Amino acid sequence: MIDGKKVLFSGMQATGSLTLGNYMGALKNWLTLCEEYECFYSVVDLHSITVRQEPAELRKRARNLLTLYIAAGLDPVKNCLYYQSHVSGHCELSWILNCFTYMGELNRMTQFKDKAAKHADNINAGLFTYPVLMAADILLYQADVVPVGKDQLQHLEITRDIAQRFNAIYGDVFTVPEPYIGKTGASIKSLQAPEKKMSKSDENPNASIYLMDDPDTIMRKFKRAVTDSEAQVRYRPEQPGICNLINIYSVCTGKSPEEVEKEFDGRGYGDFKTAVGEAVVSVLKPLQERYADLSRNKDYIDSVIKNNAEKANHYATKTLRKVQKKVGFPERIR
Ligand code: ATP
Ligand code: LTN
Repeated sequence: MIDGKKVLFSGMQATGSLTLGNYMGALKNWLTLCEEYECFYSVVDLHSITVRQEPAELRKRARNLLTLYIAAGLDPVKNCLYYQSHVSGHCELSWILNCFTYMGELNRMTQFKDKAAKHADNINAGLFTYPVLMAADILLYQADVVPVGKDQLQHLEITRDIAQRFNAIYGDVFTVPEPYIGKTGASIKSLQAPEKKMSKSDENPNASIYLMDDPDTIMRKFKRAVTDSEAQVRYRPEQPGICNLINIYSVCTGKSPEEVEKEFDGRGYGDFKTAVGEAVVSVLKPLQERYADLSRNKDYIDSVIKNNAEKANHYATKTLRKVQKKVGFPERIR
């Protein structure tokens, strides 16, 4: 608890440009959570280097992501928006937790298996212990809830196991976190292969709408979106491409899928795709404008980075000192 509020932690990697999926499935849902929770949203740059990165590019992307958090509407006074690498407690706690995590547990992580297959030339120890660093992120702030997508639930489960194991030995040190399942956690699918999720690391640029795509690009990508030969705008599993477009349109307009079906009853896919494209453009335009304004305001972004890193450090250090004492490290002499 911080000031009587439960704590929420989440993070995003600064690898690739954010997509409409990241926005609709995560960012957009984060905006109102600060009313109920004390929120920490990290740009998890330590996690990013488990895969080889170009340094200048990583630095740029990390800053862009932090700017985008604010442009999307996260108020940096009410939410702690910071770089993971600016709070050394993440690494320090991660080391300790490594000693409370079993190889067998980490071996079962499906993301490790996937990433190891994808980066066969660089299966480094960091990739293997990635979930322990993620556990440290969460436990460092004594988070009660963690909004994550389905793909991260296994990592949250191991976080809970590590916390419970530690607590069983040393007493109640860590809050055991729960996944936070958002109300509108729409899973947005690839525009080219609607059985897969839209992903920022997709190799086909037509599969994803990036938050910074210009209106022409957005309209073109929707025109090319894979559909079917049913020629009916219906919300049913046999039409995954159309279902996905209905979901996107619903989130943009606030209309229910049934209302969307009615609105496009008897109309062709061309009309529908145009409407979806226009709805997305009108959602992204203000976000892009705010992003452009913020990017020009270097001093403001710098002050957010500095102040929020200090705030995060304050809470992180509190937990870290407690943990260090519990495991038996000598007290610091002041
Ligand atoms: P990568 O391609 O690098 O794995 P990603 O686009 O899948 O990235 P993540 O960084 O894994 O995105 O996820 C960031 C957040 O966005 C998570 O909370 C995740 O659940 C959410 N998210 C990612 N893709 C989608 C999607 N297609 N629909 C809804 N939510 C999504
Ligand atoms: N692994 C997550 C990003 C992430 C995270 C976290 C999410 C790192 N640390 C802590 C929630 C809580 C991802 O790839 N989406």
